[in-house]
Amino acid sequence: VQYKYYLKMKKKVLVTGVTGQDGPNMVDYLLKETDYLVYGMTRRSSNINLSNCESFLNNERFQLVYADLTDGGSLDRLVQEIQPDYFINFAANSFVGCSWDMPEHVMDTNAMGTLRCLESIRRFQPKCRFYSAGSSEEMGDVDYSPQDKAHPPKPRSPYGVSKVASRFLVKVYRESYDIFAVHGILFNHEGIRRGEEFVTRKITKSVARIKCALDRDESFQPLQLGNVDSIRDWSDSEDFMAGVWLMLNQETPKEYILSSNETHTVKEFVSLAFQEAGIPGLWSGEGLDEKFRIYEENKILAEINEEFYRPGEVDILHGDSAPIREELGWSPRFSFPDLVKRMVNNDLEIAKKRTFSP
Ligand code: F7E
Repeated sequence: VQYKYYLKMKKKVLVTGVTGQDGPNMVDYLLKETDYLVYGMTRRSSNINLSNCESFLNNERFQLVYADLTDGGSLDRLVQEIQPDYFINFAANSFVGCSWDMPEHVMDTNAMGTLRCLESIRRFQPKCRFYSAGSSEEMGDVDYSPQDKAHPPKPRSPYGVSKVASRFLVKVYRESYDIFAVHGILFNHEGIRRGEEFVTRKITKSVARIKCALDRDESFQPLQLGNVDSIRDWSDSEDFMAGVWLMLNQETPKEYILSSNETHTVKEFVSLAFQEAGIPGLWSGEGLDEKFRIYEENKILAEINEEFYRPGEVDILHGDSAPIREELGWSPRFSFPDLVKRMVNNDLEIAKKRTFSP
């Protein structure tokens, strides 16, 4: 990469998963908060979707680079060429539901992928600081709430297992080779760049679709959901980026949990999202017959579809992020209602543009 002379001396950060949610949020954060050069890694494919990268693709301190977590040679090449000071690995197959359908792929990308990153760093850039994206899914079938760092790993999905494996690989490499490597445990984090298969974005997209149909007096398909009693600790992904950066810039590598410390059910998310769009509704019925209807009308907004149940469910995730708040001074800016509002309004804007464009 031929940078202008005044950029050549700067520190370099390699961020993987740059077309997803956390990758681009991290790039935005680094371009705003540091003067470092940022390399965003994605896989080569015939159809790359860069829609989440629009805010920085033309920034002179940003460079898009290609490699794959399932191809160690491609990571070696990138690490040798860039010689990064920081390596932030947000690339993963992160959809828990899909991990039962493609367990080998999930283990290869997420667990072996972490190992390949660590090996590249060990061999070619041992001074580089490494961040591994851990998950509250590692807690799984929880013993107690809220969950802290001492909670034992009890994963319930191949995805959860892949993240537990990554956690211990990071520990082993840190202790064996003195590499600065941390595996932060992040509870659910969402936002306007969230993929549509995750429940929050699925809900807000449907709210926008249904709102447009109601405004035009058209019929619509209700939103179809699986287990709406799941309890999650949801935050805004943008808030977590500062926490990840704090973890990477401590004197000695210590791992922390990032979470909002409060819980809500999927049902609550649905109610609030429709309410935000001006469509108040009510839940009624039980089990597979549970439905969310427009208040005082018989129009069904959301219903249960068994297809979206998982072979194994994590019933509750509730984080305790007190240590990073007290020790590193991290704190989130967005509340749960802020998050729902941002996501709904963003999808309403997108839906309106689609409706009115030729
Ligand atoms: O599901 C239930 C579903 O897919 C949340 C990932 O970022 O956070 C995320 O994992 C809950 C589950 O996220 C539908 O059964 C009901 O109980 O949005 P989700 P997740 O599985 O919690 C962790 C921390 C990660 O690390 C992961 O990478 O909602 N649910 N109905 C549904 N979920 C989906 N996706 N679709 C439904 O229709």
